[in-house]
Amino acid sequence: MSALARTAFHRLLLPLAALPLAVLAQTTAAPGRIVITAPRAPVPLNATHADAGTLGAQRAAGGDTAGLLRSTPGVSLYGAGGASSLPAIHGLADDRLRIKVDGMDLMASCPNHMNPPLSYLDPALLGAIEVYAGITPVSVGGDSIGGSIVATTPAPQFAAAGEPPLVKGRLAAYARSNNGALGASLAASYATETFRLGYHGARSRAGNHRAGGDFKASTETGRPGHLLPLDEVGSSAYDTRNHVLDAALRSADHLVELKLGYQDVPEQLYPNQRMDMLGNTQRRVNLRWLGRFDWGTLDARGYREKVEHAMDFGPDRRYWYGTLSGAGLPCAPLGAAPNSCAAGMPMLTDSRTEGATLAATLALGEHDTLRLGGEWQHYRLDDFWPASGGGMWPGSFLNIADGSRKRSALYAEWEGRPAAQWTALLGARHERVHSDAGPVQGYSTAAGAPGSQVADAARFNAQDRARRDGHWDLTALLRHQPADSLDIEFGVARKVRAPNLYERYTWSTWAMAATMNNFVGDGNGYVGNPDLRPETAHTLSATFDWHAADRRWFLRATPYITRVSDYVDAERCTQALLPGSACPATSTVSDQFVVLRYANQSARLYGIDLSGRLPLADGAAGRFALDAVVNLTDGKNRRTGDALYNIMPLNARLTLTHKTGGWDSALEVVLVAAKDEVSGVRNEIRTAGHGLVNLRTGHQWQRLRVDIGIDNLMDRLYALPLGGAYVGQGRTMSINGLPWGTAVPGMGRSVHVAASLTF
Ligand SMILES: [Cu+2]
Repeated sequence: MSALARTAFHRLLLPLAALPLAVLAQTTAAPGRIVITAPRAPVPLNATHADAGTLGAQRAAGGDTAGLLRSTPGVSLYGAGGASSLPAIHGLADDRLRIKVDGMDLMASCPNHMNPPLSYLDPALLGAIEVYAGITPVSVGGDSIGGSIVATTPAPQFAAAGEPPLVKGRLAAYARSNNGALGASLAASYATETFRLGYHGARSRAGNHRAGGDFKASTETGRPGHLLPLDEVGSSAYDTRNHVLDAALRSADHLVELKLGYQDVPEQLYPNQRMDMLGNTQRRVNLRWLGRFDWGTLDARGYREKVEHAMDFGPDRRYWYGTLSGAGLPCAPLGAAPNSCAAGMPMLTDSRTEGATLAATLALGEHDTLRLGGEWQHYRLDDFWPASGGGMWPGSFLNIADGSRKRSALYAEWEGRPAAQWTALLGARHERVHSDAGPVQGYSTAAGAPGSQVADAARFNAQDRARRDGHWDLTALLRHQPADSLDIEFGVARKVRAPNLYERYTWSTWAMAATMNNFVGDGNGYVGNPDLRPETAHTLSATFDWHAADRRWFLRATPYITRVSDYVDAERCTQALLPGSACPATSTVSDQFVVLRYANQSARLYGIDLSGRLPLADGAAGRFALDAVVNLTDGKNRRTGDALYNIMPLNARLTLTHKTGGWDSALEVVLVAAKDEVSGVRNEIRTAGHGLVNLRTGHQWQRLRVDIGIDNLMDRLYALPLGGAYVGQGRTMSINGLPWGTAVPGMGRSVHVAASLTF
């Protein structure tokens, strides 16, 4: 165990040892139950649901909640920080998806989207997660063109009538060998028949991970007196702390829930961004009322979120070596090249979100349900970079000032059975999005300030920046069950998303500033475009599901095609596009990082998700089965013919599972094809195909669960196909101060152990 791991181990586990033993000694009352439950959301065939029971082994050893979706059909993951990957569904990621945390539509408040919604839930805090891959019913999400992800902390449980108070808890910890990751979590709750109070907290911490095989980092860097070992992936460490306090009251027909969330991230480093998160604090309040009436249920929610986000250079960027000296010398004082310390460049982002939702579910007769709802949200954003050195002074650089995005939506959705063996769902949603941003300025307003700050700010400030968009979303699903062993579902949807504030209102063409505005991790610089129109997607999808009555075996296929008009892609920034900017006269380079501007184009995505299970044997030696998931996605820009950025190549996950007694084991093979279709405009890096083998086993006793596993058993060196460009160490502030062309490597061999105790 490394020194870091040891320190973390003590800091994490010692406070837990001080837990009141009285809590542990309580005898468990009868199992809790929820008297009033939220009405069932519509569930398309290709939606997947995972809860505490099914997440068991997967969530045992890591701090990345989005990472739990890695084996979900249709889902791929953009690499980012170690605890904040960005899910993509059918090739559409980030703000193109609707991601809800406890009913709140949260947004990343960072020019690199370092704090996406799922990063506010440690895997240990997750109660359930649902993925709507493909057609999303209008009641599940708007202002998005792809699928939806609905993540929730555990639903409140109360003591049964006439039973003594219910005291429950869970204590869990894990360790991972490769990056010295350590995590611990605690959940404790007390509930009577009508009242409940609970706390749920988790900490996850890891050092940089090591690649498999012989990864050679592009530049020698290191902390003082310590060069990064050649197989270490710079800027991949993290340390996250999440807390949720909840209180709930119920009567026979009403439930009131209050959830207070607090997150503190002292450090999350980014191998594919030029900055590191050196502080993220989120405070959230979420109040919900659920009422049951003769006619149906009413679900009302009000929430508030405040985020303070800070970036600067982490240790692997702060200390860099100007020459490949090979000597482990500490960096010289500031500015003393060639062995120098980067000066630092603070970047701060503050946001406030207020929102309210109201949803009514009306039971119309035996089979028909009508859902009516309204949503309102106001998001405010300030993104500013205080003065530092090296031309970045004397004032603050206002990247987005007084940014505002207001949404309001109304929807209606009917679900019913038009005939025996047929189920239908029809929905319409109207949404308005108003966005705006105030005037800006660069670090300096003096003539001749670097990077055309003065001219760019003047051009931006002269424009009318308020934008009003109105969207219509329409969804239809039709399911037929011609036989007990076959379900078929057809779906069609029109979905619209308004551009986010960073896409519309970042304004500087200075390469240094533009590279800081990048939420895809490709190492390039991005400039916003206030004239972007909303993206409109039309999707056609079907799901065929053949299965045994008890789903002992199944084969499911979901082909889909989506056409997106006004797809927000990017074009090279040049003088022809933005005269008087800092962009070059022409830009045709194919082997460097470049500056791009967001532009409406059009796109087409198609593909198929396949998943299935085949039972192999069931006898004295236990039950053996083979699970398989295969994903194929293709994405093209229809205007330029270019491939879309970050489309996961053909991939398969084959898992041989074995269950006997309390044992649950798996041998998993992950196969990923080479990524040859790349986005030319972004100089996207090609990645080679790879195969990985993972092994895991776990045992569940009555209250104790222990999991152990080895990932990347063969210690293969492989590039993450959606991990972006490796810019994790060295001089990242200069756009091409680092060599172009290295993809971020995945983790080498790693052993993990996890244990959890419920009481
Ligand atoms: Cu950030």
